[in-house]
Amino acid sequence: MHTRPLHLAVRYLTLAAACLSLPGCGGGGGGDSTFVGAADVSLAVSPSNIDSGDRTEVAITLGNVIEDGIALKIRFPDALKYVRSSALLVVGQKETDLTPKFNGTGTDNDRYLVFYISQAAFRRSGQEYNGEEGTVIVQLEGVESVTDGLVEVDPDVDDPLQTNDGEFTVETPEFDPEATADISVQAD
Ligand SMILES: [Ca+2]
Ligand SMILES: [Ca+2]
Repeated sequence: MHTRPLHLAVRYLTLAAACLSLPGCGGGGGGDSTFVGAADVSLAVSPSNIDSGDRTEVAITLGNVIEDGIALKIRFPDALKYVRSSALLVVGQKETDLTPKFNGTGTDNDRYLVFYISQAAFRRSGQEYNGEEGTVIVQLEGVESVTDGLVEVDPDVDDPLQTNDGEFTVETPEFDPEATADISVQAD
């Protein structure tokens, strides 16, 4: 009985050593074999404290965008609204206007914005896509008071078998935030 844990440890180390000798075994090292998400994402909201009628800028940086493209879902308190025509994608020096496919209220005093963006939109000047980052910029305007609100983002895979009109519904948003940032609005 006493030798058993040691025996297992030796077996594990042997496996690990075998793994090290095989190129591409296991994850890491920039390989994409273990990547299952739609995109890497980070989020910044600035400023995070505004008055009603003022605007804040949401910057969502995306990399390693999946080949099918993404449904970029953004959720925020309904004390804010999307500033029409403010959305754009910045990739290197290139700026592309974006139009939300969905812009409406959710079921919990919140609002959703959903953009569908192809992987090709993240390509640098006609090159093959190799995971390069791009940044989606969206402006939100304060409408009512909210404290300790959150702006949240969830990049999902754009289902190629489903047309993007109607792919997103607030009843089944399939929203699991992968990045969040604080927002507050002061209103009298
Ligand atoms: Ca689709
Ligand atoms: Ca999701």
